[in-house]
Amino acid sequence: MILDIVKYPNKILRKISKEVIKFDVELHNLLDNMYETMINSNGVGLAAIQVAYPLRVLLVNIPREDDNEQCKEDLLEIINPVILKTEGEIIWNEGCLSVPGFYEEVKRFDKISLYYYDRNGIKHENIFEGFMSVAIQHEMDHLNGILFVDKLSLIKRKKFEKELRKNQKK
Ligand code: QAP
Ligand code: CO
Repeated sequence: MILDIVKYPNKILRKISKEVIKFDVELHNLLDNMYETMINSNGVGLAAIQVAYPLRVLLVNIPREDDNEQCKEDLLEIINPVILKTEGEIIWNEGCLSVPGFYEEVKRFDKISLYYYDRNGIKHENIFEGFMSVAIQHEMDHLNGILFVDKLSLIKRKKFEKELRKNQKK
């Protein structure tokens, strides 16, 4: 089922999401619906709060380097994530399904060591770099009510607000 995506400046996006405690069929349905919703909107990442569920659940679906087709094989379902270690810096031109049509450069950690659970409640610990790492950090910010536009410099923030006003007039 395709769900509605909550758009900026809806206050729902500012909620702090809660940890998942039951890895049950309800969670599996949410994950499946989130995936359908993300693919339908040409997204590469989605947090549960973007479909109005305040749970620490996120998806990232970035093609491996050896092919550029988006497929479910590359889907990563991340629940209750914690960053254990970070390394380096990377600047990426980010977008967000909740802020459609706006893209801007954001500075993130280049490499992260991540602790998380999968849909079956199995613990994982993995290292991510580059695009994957950026996408996970972007989605993890959603769990704490933070959007990529909050991280912009004052001048880029002004550019965003100007484009926002322009789009509201249309
Ligand atoms: C988060 O964002 C992300 O404005 C995922 O018109 C993005 O999937 C993390 C999208 C970049 C790291 C780097 C945005 C689709 C999709 C739009 C997305 C739009 C259509 C954004
Ligand atoms: Co986003």
